[in-house]
Amino acid sequence: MTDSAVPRLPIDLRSDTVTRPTPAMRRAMAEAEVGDDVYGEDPTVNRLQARAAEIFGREAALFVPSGSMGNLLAIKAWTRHGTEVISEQRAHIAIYEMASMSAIAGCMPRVASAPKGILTWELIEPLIRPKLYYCSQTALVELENTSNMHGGSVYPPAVAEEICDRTHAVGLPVHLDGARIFNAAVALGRSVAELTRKFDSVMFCLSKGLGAPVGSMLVGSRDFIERVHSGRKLLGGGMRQVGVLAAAGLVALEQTPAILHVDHENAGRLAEELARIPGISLDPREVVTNIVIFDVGSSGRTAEEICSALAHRGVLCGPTGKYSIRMVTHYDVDRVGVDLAIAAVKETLAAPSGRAISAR
Ligand code: TLP
Repeated sequence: MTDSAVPRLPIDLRSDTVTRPTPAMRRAMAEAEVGDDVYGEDPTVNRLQARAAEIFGREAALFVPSGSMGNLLAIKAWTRHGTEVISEQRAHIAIYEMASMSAIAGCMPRVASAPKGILTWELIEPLIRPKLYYCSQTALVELENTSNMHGGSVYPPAVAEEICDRTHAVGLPVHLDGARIFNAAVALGRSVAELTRKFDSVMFCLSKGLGAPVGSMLVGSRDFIERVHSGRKLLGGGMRQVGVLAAAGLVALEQTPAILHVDHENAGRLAEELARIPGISLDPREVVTNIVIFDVGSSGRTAEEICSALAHRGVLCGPTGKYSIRMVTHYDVDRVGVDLAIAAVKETLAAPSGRAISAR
């Protein structure tokens, strides 16, 4: 979808949040019918919410300004102050949401480290507190699919379903951070409704790979959506003539899932080629969606140094650790852009850094 009027550089692989709205989104935004959404009178928001609920096979949905707010609202809806939320150690809610589960919802995170970010019931069960009056209590289990900080890994459906069944059996709900659930669905060749049917609530982002400029959705039962609706107002997230944004979200929801496979192919190619470069370690077989995280420890340089050298060559990406770098593909970087990025990494790692580069 790269517009020929848009300069190709920089090649921005920092995130799939950086996409600019497509011409179809901009047209829909200009023509959107709007009303005051705090009164529930914005017809475009109402259409987006109805469509999201339909696609996920749920009773209702709510448009929220961001994925972070969506996750926080779900946590607030399922927990009480002083309870605990179980997630994977590198989950977005555990690292990148400003500890809002504690600062605002009053919860303690309990994290487990899972290979590739994929929790199992065996990893979760020991973290669930016994029902004793002097113990803090577990209120919620949260999964993230795809797992961002584990290179866009995807839950095997049976593993996620077993977690939901077993968690329900002990009387607890499961929330899904499905910021990139459409990527998981494409990777598995399954529908988002199938992949999410056992979760009590789902957050998904319109503003990641789907490409909308703003917004995320919560989907679930009518009762859950009523609770997060008033929670959204509490957090100051009630919006007015926001149909201009919902219109872009509707286009993203209807049109982008069909082309997400291109981002996955581009990420696969990127991973294959990066894995061949001396100084980089990466298993390209583990890259199944649109996120590529690789280790540069054996290059003799830090991730920061390499990212800033790449920025000088017009390729943007970000460190995720002292020696790890994340690149995320999306519709504003095409195959040519990916090839330019690969060439830039090769040149950067081949160039003298002022320090010894270990040969591998
Ligand atoms: N992720 C962003 C950064 O915050 C790291 C990115 O560039 O990937 N859940 C997941 C799994 C996410 O990756 C993100 C954003 C969110 C929630 C939050 O969404 P927003 O940014 O809309 O609050």
